[in-house]
Amino acid sequence: MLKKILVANRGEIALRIMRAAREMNIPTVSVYSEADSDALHVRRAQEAVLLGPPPASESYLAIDKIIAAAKKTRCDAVHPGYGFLAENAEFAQAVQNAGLTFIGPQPRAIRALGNKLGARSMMSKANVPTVPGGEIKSGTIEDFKKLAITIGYPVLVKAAAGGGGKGMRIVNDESHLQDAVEAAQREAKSAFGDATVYLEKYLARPRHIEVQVIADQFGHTVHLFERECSIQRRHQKIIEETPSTALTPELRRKMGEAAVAAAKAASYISAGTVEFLLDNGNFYFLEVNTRIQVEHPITEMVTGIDLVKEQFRIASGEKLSFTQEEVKVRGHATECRIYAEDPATGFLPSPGKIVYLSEPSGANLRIDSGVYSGCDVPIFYDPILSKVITYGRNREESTDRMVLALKDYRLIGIKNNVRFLIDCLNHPEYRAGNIFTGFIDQHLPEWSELEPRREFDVAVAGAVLAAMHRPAAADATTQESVSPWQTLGGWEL
Ligand code: MV4
Repeated sequence: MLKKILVANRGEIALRIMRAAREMNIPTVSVYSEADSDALHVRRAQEAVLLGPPPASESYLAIDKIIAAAKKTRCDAVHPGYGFLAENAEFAQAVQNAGLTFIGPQPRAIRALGNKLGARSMMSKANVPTVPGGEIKSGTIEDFKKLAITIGYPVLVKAAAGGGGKGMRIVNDESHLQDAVEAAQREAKSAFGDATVYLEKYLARPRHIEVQVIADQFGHTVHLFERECSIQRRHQKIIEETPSTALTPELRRKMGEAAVAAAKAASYISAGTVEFLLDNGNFYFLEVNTRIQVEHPITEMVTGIDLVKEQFRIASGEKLSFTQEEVKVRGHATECRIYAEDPATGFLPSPGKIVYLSEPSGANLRIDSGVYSGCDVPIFYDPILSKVITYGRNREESTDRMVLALKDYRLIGIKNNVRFLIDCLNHPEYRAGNIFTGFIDQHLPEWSELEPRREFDVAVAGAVLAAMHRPAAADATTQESVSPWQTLGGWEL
């Protein structure tokens, strides 16, 4: 087994990885930037190494500093988490070159799947369905036009080196094709250093459904069913659930098999996610995410499998601890991401001090959090604060439990999306399971007319804290007591 793991990340995912290690009696080392000296992943760490100044380029993205920290603290493995260096093949290679174990896929698989066009061809060879479309070898505009006619408009221009929605352009008719292709090429060149673009049939109202896969070094590759991730805005997911309401048992089996075929085609090792678009009962391969994902806990909730612990076992050369037949889904799980973002200003980041935080707890409820009362949320990184994950015997139970959990999520000092999440979960179309990737953009205008969101500023928060810290009354049960939350318009239950 691994002896000591450096966690090359911050926030909730760093804590989640550290917890898995603790459960397996593996010590961990945190790394941090000057903006994070009081962060939870540092406070909870047995050892922590300062990387440098706040900008990620000088800290969480500084490959040499991270490897030096691992060496200095005598780690034998590195877990990258998600974001930062998680899907950077050069980092994975540098970790291996330093004689350390990278807890994730092989650099070669990260590189191969990082090119979306290359991944697309690889998957269509492996008989994984892809969206009609493809590459234009010659690159002349006439060939783009021919292909677009074969595919049928509208088409989507995508960057080969892109992913996550960067550099995409919808084209509705031939008169706009040339401009779109040239603009996409320029954008791709400057963003990724590779101007290659390709065409796909544009699917207008798809669902985003992904399949969790995991593979060991001995060729055992299994899937852990799907996650429905359609509730997102600007490619940032905010609510995920499993199972998806859109899949029949037949579709679910086919997508699981396709995901395993995709992973095998890439000789994939470790945990990964195969993304699909579902449109009119047909599913199409999109891309493979070569990392542990933010939303992995919902899969853990319904399968009982700890994906991070399994990653440790695989990285240390052990066999998968379960077979495909042993993976059973029970019940329903939902995840909401709590972001320091202000829905009222178009979701601008809202860094600052968390003056007061009380996170919910209860049966069938999991909170993966990276914050605490009094902590600072720096402007330098992704504004995700924590994740609330609920479990229920069915979708309604899981969703209802989530709404209650969010009502109990008391966060003062910075703007956040908790109230917005409640509105989403209570939307009749969400309740009916009628969700697709444009759900938020389509329904947002309705929400702006709802009652104004109640915001607390720091001064009000101070008054709340003072009131909450008053000594308990001698006979609290008979006392006429009004909670400070009610006084200040806290959310009614
Ligand atoms: C598409 C698509 C429609 N048709 N491809 C966005 C992220 C990148 N991974 C691929 N994406 C899309 N590809 C075709 N042929 C729509 C999207 C898309 C999307 C996909 C998943 C989740 C959210 C999305 C939001 C907008 C567009």
